[in-house]
Amino acid sequence: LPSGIIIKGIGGFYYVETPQGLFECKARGIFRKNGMTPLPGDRVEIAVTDYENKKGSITEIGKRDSVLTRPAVANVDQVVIVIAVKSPRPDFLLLDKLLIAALMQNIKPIICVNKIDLDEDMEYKAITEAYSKTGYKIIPACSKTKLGYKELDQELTGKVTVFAGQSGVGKSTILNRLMDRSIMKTGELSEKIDRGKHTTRHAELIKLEQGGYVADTPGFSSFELKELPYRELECYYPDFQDFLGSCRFTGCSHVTEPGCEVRRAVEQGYIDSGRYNRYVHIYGLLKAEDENRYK
Ligand SMILES: Nc1nc2c(ncn2[C@@H]2O[C@H](COP(=O)(O)OP(=O)(O)OP(=O)(O)O)[C@@H](O)[C@H]2O)c(=O)[nH]1
Ligand SMILES: [Mg+2]
Ligand SMILES: [Zn+2]
Repeated sequence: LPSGIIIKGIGGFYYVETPQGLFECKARGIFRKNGMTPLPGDRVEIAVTDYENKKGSITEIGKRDSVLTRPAVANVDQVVIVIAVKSPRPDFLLLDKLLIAALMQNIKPIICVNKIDLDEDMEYKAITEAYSKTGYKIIPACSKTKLGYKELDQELTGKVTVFAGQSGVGKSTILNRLMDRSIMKTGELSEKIDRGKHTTRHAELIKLEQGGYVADTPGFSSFELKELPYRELECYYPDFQDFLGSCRFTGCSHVTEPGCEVRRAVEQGYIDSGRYNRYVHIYGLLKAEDENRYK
């Protein structure tokens, strides 16, 4: 039984990349009964039903390390969250929500600050200052000068990476440029998958020559964090960690309580105030949602 990785699912067929080539597979009914739908990124075993035409059926889905829901991709190692210095104006609330969502799934976030050629207002400097304490890698990029492309290339090698972020920040532009140079163009792949029918609603993993896969996603206009208890929100702020646990009250929300060390760190400039203000905002959203649930 060959094993491989699902790179795309469309119309009930799953395209499985194996060392013996790309197979068009159906999923056995058993998965539907289990309520388990195969996803791009799933590591699977297949039974070949037709070697000549490279057809088979998926017999086994491997245990998932992570599941991203928008887009639906399994076993994502990292997400490159792209933000532009301007046009569109950076949506830091969306950025912070995407960072939290990535951490919740154990996916490594990388921040890419794009359109550096438009950076007249030192936005890149402001972003690196605000996010330096998070420890996340921040890569400046520009499609005009190819700034950052080499570093992105290196970061993607051998990993399954999803590009995410607001609409218009330049995700597809970056991926197209990276593909020019390094993404395998297998005739086999483009024959099997009719590109004309490609829709961005279905995530597709694209194989990199140097090893690894990337997926583009359509831009987000809004994004809701799901299933995050508001009391756990603080865990997803690496830049808060040094100050947690020293507040006067145990279970401090860091919103209103006196003697809050997180707020003190904000006042003293150890935590970025924008990051903190958005924390308060997200905390409020999650708490209201929680209260609605039990009404
Ligand atoms: N000035 C400048 N423009 C850029 C840069 N990168 C991309 N753009 C432009 O930004 C616009 C949007 O780029 P896309 O790559 O389509 O953005 P996207 O993030 O894929 O957008 P969605 O698919 O809607 O989510 C295009 O007109 C690009 O030419 C850059 O580094 N500098
Ligand atoms: Mg795009
Ligand atoms: Zn506190």
